[in-house]
Order: sequence, then C-alpha cells, then structure tokens
Amino acid sequence: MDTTFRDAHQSLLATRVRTHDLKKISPFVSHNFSNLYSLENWGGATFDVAMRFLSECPWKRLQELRALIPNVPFQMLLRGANAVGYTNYPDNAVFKFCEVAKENGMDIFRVFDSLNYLPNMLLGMEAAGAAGGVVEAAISYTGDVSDPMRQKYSLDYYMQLADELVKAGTHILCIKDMAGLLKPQPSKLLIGSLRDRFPDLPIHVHTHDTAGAGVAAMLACAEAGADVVDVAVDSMAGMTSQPSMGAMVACAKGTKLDTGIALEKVFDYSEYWEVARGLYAPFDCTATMKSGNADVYENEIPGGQYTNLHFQAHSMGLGNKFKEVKKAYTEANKLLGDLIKVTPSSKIVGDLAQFMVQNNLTRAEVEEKADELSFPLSVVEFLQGFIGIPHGGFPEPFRSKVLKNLPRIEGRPGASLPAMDFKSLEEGLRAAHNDEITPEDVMSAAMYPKVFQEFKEFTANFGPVDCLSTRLFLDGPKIAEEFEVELERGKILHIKALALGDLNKAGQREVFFELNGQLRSVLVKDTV
Ligand code: 3PY
Ligand code: ZN
Repeated sequence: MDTTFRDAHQSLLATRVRTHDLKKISPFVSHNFSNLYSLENWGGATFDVAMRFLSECPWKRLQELRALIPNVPFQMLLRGANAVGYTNYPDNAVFKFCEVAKENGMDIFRVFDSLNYLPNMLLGMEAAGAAGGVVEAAISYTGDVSDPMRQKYSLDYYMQLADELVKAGTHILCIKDMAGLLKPQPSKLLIGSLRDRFPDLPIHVHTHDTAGAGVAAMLACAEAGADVVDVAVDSMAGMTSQPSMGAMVACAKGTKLDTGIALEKVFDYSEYWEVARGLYAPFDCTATMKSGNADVYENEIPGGQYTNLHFQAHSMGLGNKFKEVKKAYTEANKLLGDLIKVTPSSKIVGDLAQFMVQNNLTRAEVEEKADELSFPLSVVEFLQGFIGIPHGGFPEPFRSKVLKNLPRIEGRPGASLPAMDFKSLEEGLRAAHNDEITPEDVMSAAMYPKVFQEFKEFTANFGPVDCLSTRLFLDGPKIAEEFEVELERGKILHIKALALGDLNKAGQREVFFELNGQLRSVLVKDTV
C-alpha cells in the first residue's frame, strides 16, 4: 500500500498537503501503479486538517481523487468509535460516516482503537461493514514480542486479540505499528505466528521508519507471510514516515516477493513529490529534525506525534527540551499503566508528559501528589473512561487519587451517548449557512461542528481557495505577478496583482489587481 497521500504527509508535513497537489499526480498514479494493493488517501488527521488549516472540503478531495484514480482501491484510517475525531461519537454518527465515505468512493476501512479496546473496534468494524466497505481490523502494536521482559503486550496478547477480530469477521487483519517498533526479529515472530494460525487470512502490516529499520522489518514481515506492507514514495519516506517504496521494490526485485512495480516509475513519482514537498517547507519536520532516532524503541512515540512534539519543543525555543519531553513521555506512559499509544491515547500521554516537564515533576512526585495536582483535562477524562478501557485496566491507586468523586464510565463510552439527530443538525446548518447543505456537509458538522462552521464562513468570504496553487495559497502573489485560477474546467480567471494601498483605520488595505483585463480593487484586512 502506498501511504504518500495520507500518513506520509501527516507524519512529515503536519498533514498539510492540499488536494491541488494530490490531484496533479493522480493520473500518474492511476496509469502506473494499478497493481498497488491500495492507496491510503483519506481519514486519520486529514479530515480535520483539510477544513481547519487548508480551508477545503475533505469530501470533495475524496470525490476528485476517485474520479482521477478509478482503478486503485482507496483506503482510509478510521479511529474506530472515534471515527476521524479525537473522542468517541454516538454510534449512529460512526455508521453514517462510513456510509457516506463509501458512497463517495472509499473502499477499504482500516479500523483501530487507541487502546485496542475490543468493543470500540467492533463498533467501527460493524459500521464499515454495514456501509459495504472492506473491513481491515488493525491491532495497534506496542512493546516488543521478542523481549521476554515486556510481558504486558506479549505474543499471546496479540494472538488472542487477533482471534477475536477474526471471529468478528474481519476481511483483512492489520498490524498497525504506529511508532515503528517492529524490528526484524519480532516481525518474524508475530507475523509468522499469525500466518500459522490463520493460513488464508490476508495480513497487512503498517509501520513507521522512525528508527531507520522500516525496510528491514517490512521485508521480514513479507518473508514471514504478510500479504501487504505499507510504503511511501522515496521522497516522502523515511524518518517518521513509512519506509521507502523504491527501497522495498528494489529489495524484493527478482525474489519470490517481487512487486512487479517498475523502479523507473517510482523514480518519476518520487521526483514529483520532491518538488511538491518543497512547497510545504514551513511545515516540514526536516526544518529542525535531521535524522531518524532509535530512541523510539524506548519512548514508543507514534510517527506523527514524534514530529509534532519535536516541532512544539523547537517552536517554543525549547529544542534541548525535546530529550526531556521524550523521557517524560516514557515516564507518563508508565504512570498511566503502559498504554497502547496512538491517536488519541498518545495525545493523553503527551499532555501528561508536557505537564510533567512544565511543572518539573518526576513520576514519583506525580504519583505521590496525584490528589492535589491539577491534571490536563485529557488525562482526567481518560481516567474517567471517556475513550474506553485499557488492557489490564486503569492504574490504581493513581486513578482514584485523581478522580476522587468524579463519575466513571462503565464499558463502551459510545453505548451511553444519545444518538445524533441528523435531521435537526441539517436544518440548523441550512438556517445558519443560507446555502445548499449536502449529506457530506452534515457529516463534517457532525464530526467537527466548530471547524465546519469556520470553514463555511471562510469559504463564503474568500471563495474556493482550493483552486489556488499551493504557493499562492500559502504566500499570496507578488506585486506585478500574473497568474491563472481555474474555477472549474474551462472557467479560468486571469489575475495580475498591481498594488497595495495604505493601511486604513480599520486595519484594511485596498488591493488593486486586474481581473481578466479589467481593473478591480478590494478592501482586505491586513493580518500581518
Ligand atoms: C491517526 O489516527 O491519524 C494515525 O495516523 C494513527 O496512527
Ligand atoms: Zn501510521
């Protein structure tokens, strides 16, 4: 599977790649990579980021890519009962979300839960299956199955969970190694055991290359019987992203694992992404992060979060604090009982780690003063049971000391949430936006009410900015620059930026430009 359109840029470029740049390379993907198992191009953080930071509609992205790539299965990441959000939604919202995603062209739903909490996973699997999607249940991997000292997440733990998911009827079984912890030895052990237990079940493995052992691990997985492994095109691979497609294709060439993919095509694909990636330089983790790091085997920070934490530490001028944050992350994880760490449980561990660094607290101090400290809300809600129950239960006496008399949720959180009323949601949206509201819009509002509202207001104000090239979108035109904007096929605006007026009392400037040869001007708020 090629993750370039989703996880690779989520992990390297803060999820900022725009539909504009995905569309440009889509015909090439369609013509040259038709024997990919699938193309991961949706879900995870892309849904939120598309609206929040790119001011574009995630559904339109899916529709446009589907039209350009009709011949490769599309794959998305569904956070189980959290759908594409950060907390549990009512069950009917998850079901409806999958239904609309399937109608818009999604094929394969990789379903995981951030605690591997089975009831949450089953809910997501049912929703994807009821929508007619291919269900890929994903076990999030942590620890090291080849290390006899790491007993909490042992081979037996994974085999038992796999039994449950197979019993529940998953079409495909995925091992989701979100932090890149699978070395060749545990890969052989885990995938080999799954292969023996389920000879006919398709097995798919996901990893990140944070330590630099990704290609070796994926080769070991393939040799042990995995059917599909995840890679990203070379110029979008490595470090916290997936291992390199070119390296995998080359290593498998001429062996029984030969992919049949032409390396020259991978090089051309990579060349496109090398240039496109340059457009996103302000968001590129390589601005500060220069190499992979094997310390991930200790802190177990997922790929996307690793770059996020690194970026945060550096942007606060605390570059040297990153090491401290990583150490605190390891300690925070132990405090919380050694969790599976992936969105959103990874954010909870990260929040606790930052709290410890900011307040200069050790693990022993946090444990001792737990009843006096004012913990981040995410930590408190986790202990209340808002995202489910972790393997082995909640850590005691830590939980009781933090929660005191706060209520605790028993069992699956979504089961006690009232169903979402889509009809009244739609009516409210129609009234608020004086606009045609689609079933896709209703789902965007169901997932992210405030973000959707701001996205609609932005679009009403500024028009469809997804038509702009990425440089124009991020930087704006230079004075005297001429450019074209294609609103729809054949409907092209020719624009020339002419001059900027003085700042007025309202903080605005008059912007002069030519539009299809006519002189025009608009007042624009100067936010710089
Ligand atoms: C996400 O949930 O977005 C992830 O990529 C988890 O690995
Ligand atoms: Zn991932």
